[in-house]
Amino acid sequence: MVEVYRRPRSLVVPVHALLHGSIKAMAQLEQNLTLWAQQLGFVLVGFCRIQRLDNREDFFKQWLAEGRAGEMTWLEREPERRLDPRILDARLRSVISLAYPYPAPRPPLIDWPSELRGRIAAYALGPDYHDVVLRKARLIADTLTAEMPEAVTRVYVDTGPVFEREWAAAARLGWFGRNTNLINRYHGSYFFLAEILTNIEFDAPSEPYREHCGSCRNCLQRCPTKALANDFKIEPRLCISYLTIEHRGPIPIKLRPQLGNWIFGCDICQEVCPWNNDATKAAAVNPDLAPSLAELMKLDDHLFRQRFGKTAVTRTKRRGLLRNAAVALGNSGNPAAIPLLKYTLEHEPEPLVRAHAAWAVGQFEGRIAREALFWARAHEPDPMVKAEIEAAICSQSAAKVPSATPSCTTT
Ligand code: B12
Ligand code: SF4
Ligand code: SF4
Repeated sequence: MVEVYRRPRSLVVPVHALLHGSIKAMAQLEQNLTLWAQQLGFVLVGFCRIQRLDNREDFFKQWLAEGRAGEMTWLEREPERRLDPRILDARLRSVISLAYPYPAPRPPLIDWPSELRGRIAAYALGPDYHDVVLRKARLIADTLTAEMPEAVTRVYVDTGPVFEREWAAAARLGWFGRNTNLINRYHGSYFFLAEILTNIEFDAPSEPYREHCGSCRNCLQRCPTKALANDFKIEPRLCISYLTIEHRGPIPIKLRPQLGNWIFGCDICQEVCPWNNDATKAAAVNPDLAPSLAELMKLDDHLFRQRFGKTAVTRTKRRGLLRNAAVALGNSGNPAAIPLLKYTLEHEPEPLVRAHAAWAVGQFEGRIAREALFWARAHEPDPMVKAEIEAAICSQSAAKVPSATPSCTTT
């Protein structure tokens, strides 16, 4: 079904008033755009002036120098433009910042290891937000250009070198939380950000949004990989969201146990945030947040596209998702995972997935697990997977059957 949005007539501001540029007309335009945005489903709308983000320059350059972008090399491109969007277009003057909500995660109350279920971050369910939110934000930009033909607009939803949370904070949509998400007192943080950069000069808020984290440290304490620091900063290379989505190669072995059953993104630092409590209470239980790992391990390319093709999950591709699912199976401690992993070792075409399946089998004791690894060692053609199999056999034997593998002298 194609949704059709019709801009209500009442939102139209008299063009002559705008061309006149009167304060009243600008206030009216802001109000009208806000109403239109609300009708399109945005819950927060704010306006701010573009200024170079001088206060972030040192931090960001140091961040890049430390390699914190990891495999997100696109973050290294055009750092100057990130700090000042006017480098792209000198006419730009203001940002219209928008927040579009998604349902808070409410997974079914299950014992995931016994049911072998993964977890998907709430933002990734449903149609890909890059498309949905971008389309709606463009409708607002179109309204602006319809009313003011001289208006220049550039629309972004996580689609360009823009520090989206910075502009949202400047437009008073919320504050940078200790979990580094933008949080609003009434809407929590379960929303996407979008922005329209324009040459129209909107008024900036007189005061910044006050920080409301106070003495709370829930997110720092509950982050499984200790990716969050106490100063409103994150080490992305430790973040499960990065590891399960953006990181394309093998997941560092020492971090795998911390992933638990997260197979795409992570919501923990938002789930434990008190500002999201109301949204969580209001959300309906959604079984799609906890998909069956057995089903995922059986997805071929075609089935993967069929199930996730229109969602944000495509970003990690089939091989990334199955890599993550294999890790979750290894973390389950449930021996029912072994036959699934054994099948993967024998039949999976992607070396990356076989490698993680080998690690996962290595998390289990017993004859069946050991035999699966020995079989794989004898048949595996890929050197990277072979190394994982060896490591898995060694970790098993070091912990449980010291005599099984005399070659494990290095463990
Ligand atoms: C790269 C990226 C990631 C990376 C890195 C995260 C990060 N915090 O940078 C990874 C893959 C880990 C990630 C994960 C997630 N992301 Co993300 N991500 C982005 C992206 C594309 C760029 C962010 C960026 O520029 N990072 C660069 C570095 C330098 O940013 P930073 O480390 O946070 O540093 C900032 C602060 O530290 C601040 N700062 C520096 N010093 C100080 C000092 C003080 C006192 C303060 C307050 C701030 C501050 O300045 C820096 C620049 O703004 C944005 C979209 C966009 N274009 O903005 C979405 C975005 C931030 N992500 C989003 C989401 C939804 C998520 C996840 C929740 C998804 C999930 N469920 O798995 C997680 C949350 C993880 C987390 N705790 O942050 C949303 C956030 C919406 C919101 N309400 O804030 C965005 C805005 C996308 C969107 N359009 O909606 N993401
Ligand atoms: S998304 Fe998960 S891993 Fe990343 S900072 Fe938040 S709690 Fe930590
Ligand atoms: S959990 Fe607490 S410290 Fe973390 S972002 Fe939310 S309010 Fe701030």
